[in-house]
Amino acid sequence: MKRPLKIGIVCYPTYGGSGVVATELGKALAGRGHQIHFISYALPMRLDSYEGNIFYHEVEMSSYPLFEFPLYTPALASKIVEVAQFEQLDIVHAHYAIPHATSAYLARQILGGTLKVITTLHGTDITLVGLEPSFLSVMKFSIEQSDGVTAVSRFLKEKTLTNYGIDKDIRVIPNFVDTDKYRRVECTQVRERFAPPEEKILIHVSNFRAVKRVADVIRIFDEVQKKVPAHLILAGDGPDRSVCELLVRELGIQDKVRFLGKQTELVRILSAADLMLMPSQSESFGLAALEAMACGVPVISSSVGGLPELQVHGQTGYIAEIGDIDRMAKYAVDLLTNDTRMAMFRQACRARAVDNFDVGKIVSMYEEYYRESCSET
Ligand code: GMT
Repeated sequence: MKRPLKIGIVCYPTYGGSGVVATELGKALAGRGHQIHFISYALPMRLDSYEGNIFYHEVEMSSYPLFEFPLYTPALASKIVEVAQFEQLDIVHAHYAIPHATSAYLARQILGGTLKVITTLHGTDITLVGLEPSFLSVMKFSIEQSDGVTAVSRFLKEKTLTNYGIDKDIRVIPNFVDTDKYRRVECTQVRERFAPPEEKILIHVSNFRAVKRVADVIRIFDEVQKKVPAHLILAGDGPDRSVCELLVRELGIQDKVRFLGKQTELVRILSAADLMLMPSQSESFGLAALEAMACGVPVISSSVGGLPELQVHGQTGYIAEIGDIDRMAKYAVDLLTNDTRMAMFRQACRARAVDNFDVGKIVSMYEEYYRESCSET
């Protein structure tokens, strides 16, 4: 019997995919007997119920007037040191490299090297923000200095090695979903709220950042609804929401589009949907698409990043070039008007999520990686 580990998980607490992965990972590890200490500036969004071996430590920020900008990196490092010392942590697992991997490195140095630092690269920490000149050298250093590094797709691993000139063994551990929780459930009442029974429902879930290309979602839907009676549900919130609401009004489709804002419980909403649209500019994995697939919802996506590692073109949905609105709309209409094919796609989505990305399988990969990093295999 292997000993339970004491693991610090550093993450963003908000609605982003990295925070969701970190929180669900911590919950699943706690379910396997490990002791989990979340460290962040606010309670992670999905940490919504009490569990005996899960603890939360909030990073306190100084408001001293000399500091024009918040000094989160050292404050987080100090908190990691404190938690690691008091709780005898074996590992600190930094999710999203900026600045978490840097703070974790600092903490390990302060502690004298016994704490193992694992960094998980999620997406824009590598493909966008980390490449900015103000972060690049610190990012490269922090990744190189981690005791272990994982990436959520083969695409992201390759990008890290080439973009940063890093020579390091990076383990690919994909995103995961709890397929017991994320499954198609009875949702007649929810469906009725969104559209009449004879109409189709398309869905998009994101943080409405520019990389998500939500305007493309609306334009694709506009083409689709000219041929198939349909409604569009947009779940989530973020910087592009207002401009998208404006676009919906300009196109005159406001009666067919519902902006739901942030949602914590997506299973019933996904279960009401026929098709998900994810035309992203950049997507290292596409957790929202995986959650939809687990609920039997096929996905029309762009061909970027890790999306082709998740979806199988012509089986779980369709893949097109970024910005190819006409092709994505055509794929959507073809699928929505072919009940036999739709039924096959639904089954294939569910099967792919269960067989390849279920929480049990992927959490074991992290567990093995922790043991290897602590030389306990
Ligand atoms: O990279 C981001 O935009 C942030 C990040 C997050 O924290 O929300 O999202 C990324 O991580 C998710 C979880 O690993 C992936 O499923 C998303 O594909 C990825 N987003 C992008 O690459 C744009």
